Amino acid sequence: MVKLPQTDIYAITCEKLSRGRDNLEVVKQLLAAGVKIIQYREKEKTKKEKYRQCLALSKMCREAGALFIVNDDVDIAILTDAGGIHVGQDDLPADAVRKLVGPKMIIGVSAGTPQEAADAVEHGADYLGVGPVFGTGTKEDAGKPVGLDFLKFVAQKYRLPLVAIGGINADNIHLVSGAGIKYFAMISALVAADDITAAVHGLRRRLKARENFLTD
Ligand code: TZP
Ligand code: MG
Repeated sequence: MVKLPQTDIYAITCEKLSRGRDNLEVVKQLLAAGVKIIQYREKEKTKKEKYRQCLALSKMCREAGALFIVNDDVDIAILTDAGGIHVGQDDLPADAVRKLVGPKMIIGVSAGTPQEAADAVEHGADYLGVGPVFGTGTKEDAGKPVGLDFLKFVAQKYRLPLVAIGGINADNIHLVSGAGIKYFAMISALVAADDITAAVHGLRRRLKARENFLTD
């Protein structure tokens, strides 16, 4: 059984939002700050450029002991020896992806409705990406926010890891955690931060503060 590492932050790339830094620089800073899951997501680059960046990032993540996941491109995930592949509702279903990637690669599937979640689990997803939790300007076709109640519903119904996404930041991460979520996927709160290290630490401080509040 393939597994996500036990961690909290799940960082996703977006060079356009990265304030002039390229994905290699951003991921270098995320890894140095202790982030253990990196997803490569680029919608506007050529296949060749994505392949080039993923080769370098996959190696960087391996050396840092972090999991490297590729969004959309199963071929790039295989060719760059990624640890995972993430697919959405318009991509190949998880059971088809499994035939291509073999038994070891982690397969994540996005789900925004109970039916999508049920189908993804049925098709053998290793984790679910659930969202958008809140409104976000990062993904134009993200759809209506699913809200915290949907997270609670999925968290109660399924035992597999859940990765929440969409509009998560240091001001609301405690609410997502409170809904039973253990993994927090973010783009803008990380890659668009002036100081990426400070952003990672700030998010973890907020998570810790909630845990301390619960155990006090
Ligand atoms: N899928 C659902 S919302 C979203 C994706 C890829 C964008 C998340 O970006 P941000 O900046 O963390 O809201
Ligand atoms: Mg996709």
